[in-house]
Amino acid sequence: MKRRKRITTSLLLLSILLMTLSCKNQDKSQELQDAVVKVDYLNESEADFDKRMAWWRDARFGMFIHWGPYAVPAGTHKGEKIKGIGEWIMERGKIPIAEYENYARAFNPVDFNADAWAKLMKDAGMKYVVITSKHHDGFALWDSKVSSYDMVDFTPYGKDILKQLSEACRTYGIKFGTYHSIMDWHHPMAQGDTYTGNRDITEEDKIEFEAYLEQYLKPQVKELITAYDTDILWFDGEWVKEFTHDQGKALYQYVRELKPDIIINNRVDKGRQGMQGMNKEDADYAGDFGTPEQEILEQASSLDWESCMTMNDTWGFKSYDHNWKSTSTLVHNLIDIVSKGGNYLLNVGPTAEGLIPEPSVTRLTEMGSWLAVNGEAIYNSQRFQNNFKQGESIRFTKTKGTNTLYAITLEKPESVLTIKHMVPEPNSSIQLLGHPGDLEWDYNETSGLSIHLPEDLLSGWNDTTYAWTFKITGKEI
Ligand code: FHN
Repeated sequence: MKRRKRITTSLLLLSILLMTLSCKNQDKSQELQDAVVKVDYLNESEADFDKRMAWWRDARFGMFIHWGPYAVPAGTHKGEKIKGIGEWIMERGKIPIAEYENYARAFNPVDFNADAWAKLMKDAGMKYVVITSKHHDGFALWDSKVSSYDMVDFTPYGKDILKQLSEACRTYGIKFGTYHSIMDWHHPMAQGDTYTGNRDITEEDKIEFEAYLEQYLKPQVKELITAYDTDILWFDGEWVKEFTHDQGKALYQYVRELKPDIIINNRVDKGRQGMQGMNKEDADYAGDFGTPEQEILEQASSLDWESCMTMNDTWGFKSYDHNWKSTSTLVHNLIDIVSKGGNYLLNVGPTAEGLIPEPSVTRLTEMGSWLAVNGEAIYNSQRFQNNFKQGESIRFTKTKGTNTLYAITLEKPESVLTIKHMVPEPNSSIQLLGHPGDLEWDYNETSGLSIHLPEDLLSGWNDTTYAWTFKITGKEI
């Protein structure tokens, strides 16, 4: 018995030893796990930042999509035209939540075709998309498990928009991003009971807002990343008083821990200087790029930035907004932005039926035709270090890391085009993109580079030319 007892004791000792070892191993793995999770994404190295931003910088041109229940009233509520941007009709029209929900119940985009939208992005030369997953009205365009105020549970359409669009974008090689509003006019712990502005916010509101962020906003953001592998998170509505700088930094860290290589705009935090879009410099604000809105930076910037703009005057669809910018203006905006080192996020506001308005489709297709010829001066480009422009009608870009320079004229040039700020390599050739053959040129230090344009070439400039790109090998000065 003894022996058995001895064996039992030994076994007991052995099992205690094994348990101790496994506990030590568990502690070790927890330590390792903690070590892995606790990457401080707010203090990322320059090299890691540049690596993560590389595709976005090369992309230069993306589609913004503002789409939701606000497309149903399309700017008119109870027979009254509501002033302002279409996606703000709930607030501008002082529509009570219960009444606005009826627009969500009527949202039935039976003509929505994700493949057609993704193909349009491709044909337009757009490399990424940012669609409103949830705008200020709080309505989710996907099948959220955190809320039933969403496309699947609350509308007759009953299908997940983001699932369809993210899959179509992958098919066409378009990076998929989502706009997500921090402000939420529907959720009672956010602005749900104060969005009409009929009272000042209280300390209680701020405490509730923190709970909304933790129990609602972050779980929904997690859904977007885990379900649709979002490449860009474009936050907005960060200006509300309940939202703090500390919460912004924590939100940035949270999102990066979910997907380390995701790209997040500066509206994740409180740094944005209004519509100018770049961060204030009074603190270290989170966010990977600045977001000028409806405007373009005056000067070039070494920081990452993206100008978001509408094609007419509204983000969300309004049936009577026909103030469309010309394709020439849109192409010139793109060229100006890229010459200053930025990206262009150009908006479409689809109808309640799920159609992108025809004037938007026409303009995007025409932009795509221009980019098909001139895109090498836009994509994978970087700005000149000293001069992004010459006068008001010439912009400069160059292919990243090379001596391939581009001078882009926004107006029909004269028979001799004089270019400053660059020295061509001796005996190199100069071309006009889209036109075969080399152009005659000469250079001297006094007058600079003179490119001679024959009349038969100049006579080809017409209303759909928009801009000419001259390709030069040399160095910028
Ligand atoms: O209030 C929003 C507005 O509806 C729209 O989404 C724009 C686009 O960036 N952002 C906010 C206004 O700055």
